[in-house]
Formats: sequence, structure tokens, C-alpha cells
Amino acid sequence: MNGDPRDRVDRLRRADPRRTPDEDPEGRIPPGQYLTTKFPVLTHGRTPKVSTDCWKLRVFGAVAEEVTWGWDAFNALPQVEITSDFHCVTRWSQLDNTWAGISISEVVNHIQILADARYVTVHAHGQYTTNLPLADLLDEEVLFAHSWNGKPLTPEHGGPMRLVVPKLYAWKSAKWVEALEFMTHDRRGFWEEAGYHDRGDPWKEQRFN
Ligand SMILES: Nc1nc2c(c(=O)[nH]1)N[C@H]1C(S)=C(S)[C@@H](COP(=O)(O)O)O[C@H]1N2
Ligand SMILES: [Mo]
Repeated sequence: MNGDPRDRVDRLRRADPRRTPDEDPEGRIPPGQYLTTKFPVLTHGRTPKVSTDCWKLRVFGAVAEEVTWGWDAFNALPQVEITSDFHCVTRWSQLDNTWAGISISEVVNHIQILADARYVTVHAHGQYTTNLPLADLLDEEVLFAHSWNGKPLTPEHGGPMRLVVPKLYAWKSAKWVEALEFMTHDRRGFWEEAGYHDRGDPWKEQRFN
């Protein structure tokens, strides 16, 4: 998926849903979404090659001290499995994904976030960024995932490590994550700058700014 991201957002803004949203007796599909079981790949630009040897997670910005983990040290932290749903703003939803990795609550045990931090920018390889309110990052379902449904994440899906933020549209779930930047003020990320919503709650259909 290439080209000008603004054109893409404009097309999506004008598009009718390609299908009538699926029936949803359990109330798990947000408005305007339909179900998929195919786990589509959605990437702007190329899939970067990120090896575990050179993988790092750096935490900087509004924190008392910068922290950087390499692959082994990060994966030595306690591991969790979290099953959650995944909603892309292009209207597909995929239910019951089991992600394995390191929860955000574990990560924040090792950093001291300054009291005036309110937002976060997630930085990924390939210059992708996305912004979140701090409270949304700290949600109990958020994790850094290295596996999906029992298998290591493939490169297309963000391997070796991606962020997963199930309660917001999936563009917030940055693949090939490399840094978290804590911020006192909000700053739009890649898709937010191109016209996607600043927050992106699928239950409120916060698709566009
Ligand atoms: N680094 C990076 N992360 C990204 C993207 C991207 O292009 N680059 N696309 C986002 C979008 S729009 C979606 S829907 C999900 C898709 O994840 P998937 O390709 O594993 O299904 O990843 C998100 N994370
Ligand atoms: Mo998406």
C-alpha cells in the first residue's frame, strides 16, 4: 500500500462500506465493521526487515530516565497472553486474536513516567508513528506482542515485535515497534496527520479528524 496517505484517507472517507456490516448478536463488532477471519496485512510502504539481533525498544521523552532494552532483556520480562479483537478503520474486524508478549503494565514497572506526561508517540521502523493518549496506552489489554495465535509474528504482521492496542482502531497497533516517546502535549502521528482521527475509538466510529 503506497501513494499519498492523504488520498487514501480521502477515498476511505468518501467510500460506502463495501458490504453491509455483519449481524452481531454478541455485540462484538463495532458500527460499520464487518468480520474477517483472514488476518489481512495492512502496511503503508514496504515491510522492513528487523532482526531480533538488532531489535531495540527505547523509551524516551517525559520520563525520569531513558531506558533501552535489547531483544533478550525485553523477552526476559514476565510474559502474558491476551485475547482481544482487532478493528481496522478500513472496516474489517477480526475477533479472538491471542497475542503473547510483554504487557504495558510490566513495561511501565521499569520506567518512571513524569507527572505531566499525557500522550505517547509510538515509533516504528520505516518512519511510521502513531499517537495515543497516555491513558489508552496504559489500558490493561495493551501489550508488546511477539506471537499471534501461538506462532511467532511474521514480518508482514510486525515481527519480531509489535504493539497491540485492541480498544482503538488497528492503525494504533504499530508493527516493528522501536520506541515509545512520552509527551506532555499531543502530536499527530503518520495516519493522524493524513486525516485519521486523533484517538480512534471504533465503538464511537472515530475514523477521521
Ligand atoms: N509500522 C506500521 N505499523 C502499522 C501499519 C503500518 O503501515 N506500519 N499499519 C497499521 C494498520 S492501518 C493496521 S490495520 C494494522 C494491521 O496489522 P496487520 O497487517 O498485522 O493486520 O497495523 C497497523 N500498524
Ligand atoms: Mo488499518
